[in-house]
Amino acid sequence: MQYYTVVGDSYDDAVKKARSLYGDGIRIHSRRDYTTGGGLFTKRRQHCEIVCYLAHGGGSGRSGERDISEFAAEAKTPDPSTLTTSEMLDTEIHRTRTENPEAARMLDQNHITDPLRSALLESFPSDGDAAMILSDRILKTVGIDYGKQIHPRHFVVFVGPTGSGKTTTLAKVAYLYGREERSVGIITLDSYRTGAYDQIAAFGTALSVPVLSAGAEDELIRATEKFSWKDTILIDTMGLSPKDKELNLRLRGLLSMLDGDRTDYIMTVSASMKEEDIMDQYTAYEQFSPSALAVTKLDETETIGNVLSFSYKVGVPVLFFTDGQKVPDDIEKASGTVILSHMKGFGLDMKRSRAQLSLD
Ligand SMILES: Nc1nc2c(ncn2[C@@H]2O[C@H](COP(=O)(O)OP(=O)(O)O)[C@@H](O)[C@H]2O)c(=O)[nH]1
Ligand SMILES: [Mg+2]
Repeated sequence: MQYYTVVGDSYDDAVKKARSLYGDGIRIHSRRDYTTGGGLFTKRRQHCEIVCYLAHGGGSGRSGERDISEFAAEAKTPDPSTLTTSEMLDTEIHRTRTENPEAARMLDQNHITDPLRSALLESFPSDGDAAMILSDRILKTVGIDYGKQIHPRHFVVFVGPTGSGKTTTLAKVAYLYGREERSVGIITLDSYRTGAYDQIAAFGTALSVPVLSAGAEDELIRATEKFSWKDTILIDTMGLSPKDKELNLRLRGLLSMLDGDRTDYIMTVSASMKEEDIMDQYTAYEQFSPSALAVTKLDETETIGNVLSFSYKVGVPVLFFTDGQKVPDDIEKASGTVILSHMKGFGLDMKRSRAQLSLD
């Protein structure tokens, strides 16, 4: 059964979103309420995450005539405090968690958390090779943006916290796209910090990709006009600053100049961080609606379960993985093989698969 995760500001909001995305036939599998923010960047925010699935025979239509509250009441997961012990034992999550201890152990070893964990363990066969079955499920469940690996939009903007690897990854991506016969230009909006322009300009020179700098709206318009014949324009940004509100406004103002229909935002997240910290950072960058993730610093961590769990939770697929500081070599397009090769216990030799991948 296919599961979908939807996050809203409240339970009703999440159900409404799920209903408009997947139609009337959705049923709620589980619900989780949590808060984010309250850190340097953001106010504390309430979220409600629901995991839902399509009821048999339903789900083809979009929102029908029924009132949302009626639908929500019908779909609501029972309050656990009202269930008897035997009913509790019969819940899907409980059954799947106890069904295959080997599969559960492998997921825990890789720091895979709910709702991805539950989705992967759901109705797990009690016999058979747990690693093989899990591999297959991971490949089917984890979101990979294959389309954008080959056909990026005209503007590809890299956002993410300072130090997460935006500039380095952008340079590597410029090389990847350039290698596929696309003509690529780079515009950096990070023209304030000392050395920021020099860093990207040096990458541009080494890769033979032209780099322009734009610190104000008119400069950005001129730069995009100059590159209008390019297939893809990669845009480097500064990280949002917890202290400098003016800088954040300026970044938002600059980015609002780009044609939204021709722009994708890619968020860089470091795989060496805890999932909760990645989620906190994401809250600050959610305003840009990132369509995909570039996961950096795989070389600094043993497993990528934290990032996969996060990606599934927020519904943003993975696009690229980077595993070192070398430009342009240390980057891979996200794929099932690359994902499994960076997880413990799945029997894929990282170095071998890396070498094979670099042959293509
Ligand atoms: N180990 C490792 N370091 C990386 C990786 N990607 C970037 N870095 C390093 O992280 C630091 C910050 O990268 P940078 O691209 O300047 O981050 P930005 O501030 O987001 O633009 C630099 O020293 C990079 O060399 C990676 O995949 N692995
Ligand atoms: Mg940078």
